[in-house]
Amino acid sequence: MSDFVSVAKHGGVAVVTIDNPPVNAMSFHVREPLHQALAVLRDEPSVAAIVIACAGRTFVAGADITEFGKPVQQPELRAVIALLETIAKPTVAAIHGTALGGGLELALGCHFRVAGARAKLGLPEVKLGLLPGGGGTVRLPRLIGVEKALGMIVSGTPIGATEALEAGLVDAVLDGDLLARAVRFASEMAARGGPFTPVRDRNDRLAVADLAAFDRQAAELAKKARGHEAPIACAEAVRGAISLSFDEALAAERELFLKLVAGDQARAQRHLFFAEREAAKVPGKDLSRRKIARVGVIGAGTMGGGIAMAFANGGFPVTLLETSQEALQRGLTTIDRNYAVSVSRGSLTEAARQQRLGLFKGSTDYADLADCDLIVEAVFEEMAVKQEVFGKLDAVAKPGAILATNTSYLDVNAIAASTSRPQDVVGLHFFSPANVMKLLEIVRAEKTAPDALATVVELARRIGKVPVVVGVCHGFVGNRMLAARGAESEALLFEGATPSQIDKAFTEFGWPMGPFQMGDLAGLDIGWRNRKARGLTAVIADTLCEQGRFGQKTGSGFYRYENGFRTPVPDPEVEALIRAKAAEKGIARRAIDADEIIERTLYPLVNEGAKILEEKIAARASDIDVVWVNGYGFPVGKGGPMFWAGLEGAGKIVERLDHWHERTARPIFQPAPLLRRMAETGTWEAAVGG
Ligand code: T1G
Repeated sequence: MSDFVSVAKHGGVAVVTIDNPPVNAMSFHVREPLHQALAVLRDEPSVAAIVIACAGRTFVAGADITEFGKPVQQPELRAVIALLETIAKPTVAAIHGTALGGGLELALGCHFRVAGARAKLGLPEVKLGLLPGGGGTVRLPRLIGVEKALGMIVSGTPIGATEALEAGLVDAVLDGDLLARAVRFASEMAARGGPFTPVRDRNDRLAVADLAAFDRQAAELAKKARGHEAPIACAEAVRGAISLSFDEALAAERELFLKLVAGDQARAQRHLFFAEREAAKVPGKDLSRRKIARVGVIGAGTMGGGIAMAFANGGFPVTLLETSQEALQRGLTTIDRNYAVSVSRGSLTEAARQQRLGLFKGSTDYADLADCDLIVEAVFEEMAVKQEVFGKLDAVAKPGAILATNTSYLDVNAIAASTSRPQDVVGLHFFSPANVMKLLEIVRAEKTAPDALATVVELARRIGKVPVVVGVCHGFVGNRMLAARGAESEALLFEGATPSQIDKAFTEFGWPMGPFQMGDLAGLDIGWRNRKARGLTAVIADTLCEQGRFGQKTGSGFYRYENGFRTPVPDPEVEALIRAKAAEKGIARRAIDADEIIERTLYPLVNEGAKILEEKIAARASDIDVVWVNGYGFPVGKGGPMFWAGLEGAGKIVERLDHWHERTARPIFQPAPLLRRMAETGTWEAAVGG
C-alpha cells in the first residue's frame, strides 16, 4: 500500500483509510493508491463490503487545490469515482469532520454514506470560482432533488449531518465510534443482499423535477452573481442533470469545469483562499499563546454590542461595561433583539440564543474587568477618550491581560503609551456590524508583544473572523485606501458624473453597491462628523448633511428613499445642487464614462495599496486583497485590488495615473515607486523584493 492509503479487514468488511494531513485532500498521491486498492477489493471474493474512511480530523475536504493550474495526473478523481461505481458489493463512506467538494463527490460514488453527528457535507467549489468537477452536479440532484442540490452548489454552504439525513444525502447518522458503526452498517448491508444501486442510476428524484421552477430559481440566483461566472455555470450543470443522460450531463459538467478552472475568476478566488490563510500566519508559529477565558468589552453601543456578540458567538463569556445602567440595558436589549431576529430567521435556535445570552455579564464598574484576559474598548473615536479608558484599564486589568482598542483610525502607539504595559496593547479593528463582518484588522503597535499578537490572531479565527495584521498609520490599510478611492468622487460629480452613474460603474465592476449608495446606507452624518473633527470639507456631502439628508435613515441623502423603501431613487434636487456648486467653482461639466470613473477611483485605490506595501503597513500584497474582499466587498472574482492590478495591467494603471496627474497635479495620482516597479517586474513580490 502507500503512506496515504491503507486497507484493513474487519471480518468480511474491508476498510480503506485515507491519511493525507491536514485535511485529507484528494491529491494525486492519494488518488493513485486509492484507485488501485478499490480495484483489488472489488474483485476480492473474501471482501463482502467496503468502507472508505479518513484518518485525522476530517473526511476528504476536497480536491487538492494546490494541483490546479498544473498538468492533471491520472487517475483523476472522476476515474476513482467511476471505478467505485463498478463495485457490486456495498460501498460505504464513513464521514467525520467536513466532506467537501471532491470529498463529498467521492462519497457520492459510494452506495451509502454514514456520518458522525457533527459532520458537515458541502460542495463549496463555487467559492473557488469553480463548480463541482467530480460529478457532484449530476449525482447530488439524484439524491436530494434539484432544488436543494442547486441551493447547496450555488451557495457553496455545507449542511449538517441531520439535515443531510433528512435530505437523503446520508443514510445514517451514527454516534460513538463512527468507524466501528460504519463497519457494522456495511456488514448489515452485505447480509441484506443486493443489488446495490449506484447513485448514478437513481433517477426517481429527477423524474419529478420541475424544469420551469428550476429555471425560475436559477434566474433568481443569476441576478446575484454580479458578473461571477461560477454560479451561472453551476446552475447550467445541474440543469444538465435534469435534461441530459447521466453521461451527457457528466461530460457537460466537465466542459464547464475546464472552462472555469482556466479562467481569471477561479485564479483570483484560489489566490484569496491561500491569501486568507497566509494572512493568519504570524511570525513565531511556536510562540506560546496567552489563555483567553473571559473577554471584557467597554461600550455597549453599535460597535461594542457587535463585538461582544462576536465573542459570545464564539463561546466566550463577556463582561460588557457601560457608563450607566441605562446605556448598559440599552446595549443588552439590542443584543437580545439581534439574537431574536436570528431565531426568527431560523439561523439560530432558541436554545443557542439562551446559551449565548447566558454568556453576558453587565457592569458599570471598571473593577469588574479585573478577571478578563482580553479587554476591547469601543468607546468614542477620540484620542483623549481612548487614552483615559486605557489609563483606567492599566489600573484594573490583571497582569498579562491583552488590552485592545477598536479604533478605526487613531494612533495605537499613542494609546499604548497611556499605559504602563504597551507590550499588551493591540488594535482590534472590527467592521460594523462587528458580529457579522468577517474582516478583523489586527493593528500591531511598535511595542505589541509577539505572543500577544499571535494570541489575538488565533482568537480571531476561533470567532470566525478573517484576521489581517496591519501596522500603525491613519486608517491602517482598509480605511486609508478607502479615502484614496473616494478622493476624486466629488471632483467627478462637479465635472459631470451623477451619483448614480458613479455607483453604476461600481456595480458593473462587481461591487455590491457604489460609494454613494454605501454612504446613504451607512449614514452621511458619520463622515460629516469625522470631517468636521479634522477640519476637512466635502461640499456636496456637507451640504446634504446640513439639510438633514443623512441617507436612508432620514429618507434622503444622495438619493431619495420613498415610503421607507431602501431602493435609491436619483434625486433631481441633488443633481441641481451639484450643478450649482460646480458653477460656483467655474467647472465646465462634460460627459464622463465608466472607464474614467474606474481610473479615478480604483487606480488610486491600487496606488495607495502600493504605498502601504512600501511603508510595510501590510506585510504582503495579498493581505491587502484579504482586507478589501472581506471588509469592503471587493469582487472575489477579481481577487482584491492588488491581484486585480495584475489582471488590469500595472503598466496601464501607471500610464493612466500619470495622465491624470499631469492633468490635475493632484498627489492622489502620483504613481508610487513600488507600483512602477511592479509594472516592470509583473508581480508585487518581485517588486517588493527588488
Ligand atoms: N487543498 C489543498 N490544501 C487545502 C485544502 C484543499 N482542498 N483545504 C485546506 N487546505 C490546506 C490549507 O491551505 C491550510 O494549509 C491547511 O489545509 C488547513 O486549512 C473536484 C474541484 C477543510 C474547512 O474548497 O474549507 O474539490 O496554511 O486553515 O480552518 O469538485 O480548509 O496550513 O499550509 O482552512 O480547519 C473543494 C477548502 C476543493 C475546501 C478546514 N474543497 N478547505 O478549515 O483549516 S475544489 C474546499 C476548507 C474540489 C472537486 C473540486 C478548510 C476546511 P496551511 P485551514 P481549517
